[in-house]
Amino acid sequence: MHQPPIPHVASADPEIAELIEGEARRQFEKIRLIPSENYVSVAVLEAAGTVLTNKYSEGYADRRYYEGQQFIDPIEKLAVARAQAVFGVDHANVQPYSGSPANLAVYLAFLQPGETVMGMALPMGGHLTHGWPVSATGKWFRSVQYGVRADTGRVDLDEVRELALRERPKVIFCGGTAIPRTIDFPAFAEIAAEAGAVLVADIAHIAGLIAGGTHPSPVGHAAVITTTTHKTLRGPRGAMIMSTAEHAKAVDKAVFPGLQGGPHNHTTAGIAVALHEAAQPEFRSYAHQVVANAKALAAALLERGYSLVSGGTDNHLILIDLSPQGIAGKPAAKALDRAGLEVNYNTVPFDPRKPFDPSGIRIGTPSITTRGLTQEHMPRIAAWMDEAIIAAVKDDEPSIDRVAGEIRELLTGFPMAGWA
Ligand code: DSN
Repeated sequence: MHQPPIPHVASADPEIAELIEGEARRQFEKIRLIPSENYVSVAVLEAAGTVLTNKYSEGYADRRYYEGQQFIDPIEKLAVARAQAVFGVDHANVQPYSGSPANLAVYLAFLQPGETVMGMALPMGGHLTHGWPVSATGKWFRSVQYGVRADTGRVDLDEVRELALRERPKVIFCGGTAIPRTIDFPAFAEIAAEAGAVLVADIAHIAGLIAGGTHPSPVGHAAVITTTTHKTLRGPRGAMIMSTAEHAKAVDKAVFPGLQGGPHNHTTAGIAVALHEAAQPEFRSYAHQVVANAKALAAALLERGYSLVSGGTDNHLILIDLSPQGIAGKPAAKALDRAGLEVNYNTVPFDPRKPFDPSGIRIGTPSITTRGLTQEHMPRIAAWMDEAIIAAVKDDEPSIDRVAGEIRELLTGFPMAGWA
């Protein structure tokens, strides 16, 4: 049953209640390997599901356009103070609705339409909002994109420097969505300084690892830091923009009134709770276990002959090129899902296939680590993945069903916040 129980939804709208229950059970019964997902605590769930959703609060604490902020202001101030403490930043804005609006606010703060932005190309591991052509950020701004080296699968910092000095972007984004290696913030900072650009570190994927001390921090290197709050950071779906004191005003003005209306106060409370959790010693252990699990899973996959972009991982994420297995990412992801292993299909650098039918899959360990799985379970997960992929190639549905059954059985021993 979903936790906390949802009897009022069940009586007012049984159709939706049934779907929520179904999703909770699905999350309980699957090995969830999508690297941008997690399981939030019941405390975060509760905070995000409160009467705070009833309240409008346009503006910032002590400077609102609506009355009745006696409780909202302290909640937002706490969220801000906790973000400042956890990440060691001068300034934090906790109002962006999610990662894409947070990044769009950065454009509004630092660029005029048509000016140049530089970011990592989406198929190389970047994000749509780092200037990819189909995104508003690639349509309304002049975008130059860097990638990774074909031989190493790692960011080519020489290419980044050369591009930056030639194209003189006003903003350089580092970070992305499919980067299995440590981001070299000092090197990016040096390049940005040489090019006269503002360096923006998008740490959405690795925020929890930074908070937990298992990835270097961009603070002191990037003047602006954007992040979602629901990935490794294990909060509700939302985002933050952090910055040096110098850029605080520009960031705040861009979020409100530049881009958004009222902040989602229920989400702000959830973010505050998640940041409180991230400040506890147990969160450091969690972050270390996420990376240890990813390294163990990568090693087990390599042993089984899988081709990992960059040859492995430094963080929570593994990008697999399935070409040697003779199956594309999409059919593999669908078969893995039927087998109880939830992943997403993904382009790999220099992918000869199309983004909607690419060569790879992307996996990660934030969720399974929250469930309590450790290094000792990773060889078994790699074996199940391998069995399901081989079964998909052979059209062997009974083997896929068998794996799903074995996974359901294993997971009964690992409780999930949100299900009991
Ligand atoms: N959707 C996020 C991810 O899965 O990485 C990026 O926006």
